[in-house]
Order: sequence, then C-alpha cells, then structure tokens
Amino acid sequence: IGGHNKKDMGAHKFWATQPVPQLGEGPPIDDGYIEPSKPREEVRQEPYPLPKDFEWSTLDINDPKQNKEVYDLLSLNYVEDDDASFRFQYSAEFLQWALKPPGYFKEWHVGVRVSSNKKLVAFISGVPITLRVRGKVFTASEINYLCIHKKLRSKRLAPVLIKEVTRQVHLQGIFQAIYTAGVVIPTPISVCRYFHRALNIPKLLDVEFTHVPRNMTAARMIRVNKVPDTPTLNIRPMEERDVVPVADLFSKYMRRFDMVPVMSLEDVHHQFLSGQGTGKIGDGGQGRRVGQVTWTYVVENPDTRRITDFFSIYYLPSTIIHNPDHKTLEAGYLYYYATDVAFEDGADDDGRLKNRLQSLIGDALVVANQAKLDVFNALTLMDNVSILKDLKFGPGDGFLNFYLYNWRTSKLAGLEDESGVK
Ligand code: NHW
Repeated sequence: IGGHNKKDMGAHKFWATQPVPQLGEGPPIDDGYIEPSKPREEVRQEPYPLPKDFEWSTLDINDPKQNKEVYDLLSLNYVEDDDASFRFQYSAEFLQWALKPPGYFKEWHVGVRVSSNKKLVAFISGVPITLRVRGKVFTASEINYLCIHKKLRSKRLAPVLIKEVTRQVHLQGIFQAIYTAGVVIPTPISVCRYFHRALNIPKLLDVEFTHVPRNMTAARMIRVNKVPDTPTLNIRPMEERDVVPVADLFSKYMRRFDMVPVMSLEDVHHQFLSGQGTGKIGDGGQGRRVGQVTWTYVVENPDTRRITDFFSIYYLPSTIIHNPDHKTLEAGYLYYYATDVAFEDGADDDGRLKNRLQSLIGDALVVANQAKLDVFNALTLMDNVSILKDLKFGPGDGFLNFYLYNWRTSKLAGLEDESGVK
C-alpha cells in the first residue's frame, strides 16, 4: 500500500524551498543540520494564512469527539493502494496510541476546518522522537497522518499544513523531523518494500488482494500457507515487569542499524505495552481484544527466567473499497523485535541469528493467525529480508520511502534495487 511514483523527478516548487537535500545532490561530507536552529523569539509567531473559508484547529485527541473526527477524515481520505482497492483504516484507538507518546505536544495535532460548519477537512501531526542516525543522537519530530479531504486536493494546501506543523515544532525548540511516504519527493534516505504473508487465503482471493499463481490451485495455496497451531519458542504476552529487560534488549539490538529510535523506559512502556486493549475479547475475532492496537510477546528462558527475545505486532486494518461481501482487510504489521542470539559471537555469520529470527517471527505469524488476521505485513528493514522468503512472505507493490527534514546523511542501507532482494 502507498503510491509509488519513482518517475516523479520533476520540479518541486515547495520542496525546493525546504531544508532537505535536493534530488541529484551528491552525498554530504559530514552528517548534520542543513539550516541552524533558531531561538524561540525568531520563530514565526503567527499561524500561516489559510485560503478564505478555512481555519486552523488544534485537535484534542483526548476528547473522544475530536478523536473520532480525525478517524472519520482518515478513514475516508487517507492512503490508498495504487489501484484504489484498499485504504488504511487506522482505528480511533490506534490514533490515540500513535499521537500520544510520552512528552507529546497537543499543538502538533494540527487540523483545518471549514469556518462556516467547522467540518474537519485536513490534518497533519507530529510526535516527539529521539533518533540515532549513524553516530549522532538528536531530538526530532515524527510527522504522520498528513491528509486532505478528497474534494480539496491539488490546491497546494499540503505545503501550508507542512509549514504550520514545522512552525509548531520549531516553537518547541526542535528543528529536525523524520517521515515516510509512498511518493518520491526530495530526497529519500532509504526505501523499503512491503512484503505480505497470506493467512486467510480464501478471503484474500475473494477481495483480490492476491491471486492463485499459475501452476497452483487455491486448495494447494491454502495447504502451503498453513500456519502452525502452536509457537516454537516459549512465548508469553509482555507484562509490566518486562519493561526493563525489553528496553535493554531493544537498545542493544538496535546497535545493528544505522537509523533507530532511542527509547526511554516510558517510551518502551508506551510502544510495546500500552496498546493491548481492554482485556475484553471483541466480537471481531477471538484473538483480538476490544481496542487492541499492539501485541508484544517475550521469550522467557524457563531456567534463568531471563527475557531473551521479544517481538511486537501492530494492527492496522484497511477498508476494502468495493467488495459486496467484505468490508475490512484485517492486517497485522511486524513492528520491533530483538533477540540476544545476535549478541553471541559469530551468530550473524553461521546462521544462528537467522534461524532464531525465523522461529521468533514464525511465532509472530502464529499469534497473528490466532488473532484472525487475514494478512501479516513486513517491510524490508531491520533483519527482515533474511527471513521473508522462508516464512512465505511475497513482495507487494507498495514501497515506503524514508525522509529526514533538516538533516544530512548519506543513503542508508536499504534496497539496492526495487525487487526487495539485496
Ligand atoms: S505519507 C501519507 C500522505 N497522505 C496521503 O497520501 C493521504 C492521501 N492523500 C492526501 O491526503 C505519511 C493528499 O494527496 C496529500 C497531498 C495531503 C498527501 N509528503 O496540496 P497539494 C505522512 O503523512 C507535496 C510530503 O496540491 P495534495 C508524511 C507534493 O510533492 N509532501 O497536494 C507526511 C507537492 O510539493 P512539490 C507531499 O495532493 C510528511 C505538494 O505537496 C506529500 O492536495 C510531510 C502538493 O500539494 C507527502 N506525502 O495533498 C512532510 N504528498 O514541492 C513533513 C504530496 O512537489 C516535513 N506532497 O510541488 C517535516 C515537517 C516538520 C519539520 C520540523 C522541523
């Protein structure tokens, strides 16, 4: 999912004015900012002007009514795949979780309303994040959920939203940002491909998410993709007492990668533990609680009681745009994971790490399948490429480009070409 537009190398009237590396620029000599930070009093104090009939509105996500307004806007107008068959359907609970990490600023939840009737017609958000890019650690904002009502497209409203959220971020003394998009704009630092593991084959065929390949039958496809009933490792849901060991595993494992979030204990609690829903099992599927956004499992060594691994999944359904029988594609996404096998000498080279990850992510598939998800998705990042094929993920047609605002760094390891195979 996410439009892929790699030929779009034309003029970028807006992006040409922004502190981002321009397309075709050579690699930088040093990592660092493009434009220096400003003292608060030098930051523009007034909101940017909007076209007449529209007004700015800070969204209070704690207010269920405003939370629902953002949900409604996104569920009808947010990202679709290239064929306009599926559209992300972030739940209200997901938005609560994503928009309110520790230390969030409500001013970074920026909306645009029609002045006359107050209808919400556009949105952009930021949340604070600490990033490590190669050797440097800095505070940034993570920008997401940029959305303009379908009837207001191509009127150059997006640049106004981006400038206004930038101003709000600057007012908090933060001058860098990270964001991702399906589209190519100046200038990606990395690109990943979406891969999909089919779980509910009959439904995926019905809604044309996937097709029966030549020299296959639907029945054989179902057999080949059967997920084991029981996990291979000693997994159990993460609990409060696991926050410290999970934070420790996470930060050590992330040393393997060049661009990662740096998480405090509070961040780990929020990202991995706070999204588990109410405890009540919903009627949407036996394995899913009401309001559940994430699943995090840990592996506990039965002898030492140490936490040796964890994985987490987030739940992000998509609306099936035109299908008489099915309204929603139930999708889980592989989120962060770690294993202490990676810290053993030679494990990376002799296949021990790959084997362990195959068991660990294989168990994530068991959890996703028991939660009655239709498909399990992963990007070609972290160590995912090493296990995608063996776990029967197939390449999708969506790509995700990664961007930094006001930060120079050379291209990060990612796809060398777009086949998803390095
Ligand atoms: S990516 C998802 C974006 N949302 C969607 O795709 C939803 C469906 N589409 C829409 O709602 C995840 C509209 O098509 C949108 C564009 C709103 C996308 N990122 O108003 P105009 C994120 O949310 C540029 C950045 O006429 P429109 C990340 C485009 O290149 N720029 O277009 C968001 C052109 O500029 P150019 C994008 O179709 C990160 C200009 O907008 C973009 O009516 C934001 C055209 O504007 C995109 N996804 O509305 C940046 N899509 O220079 C954060 C289009 O090429 C930067 N454009 O002429 C950091 C800020 C914080 C800094 C803090 C220090």
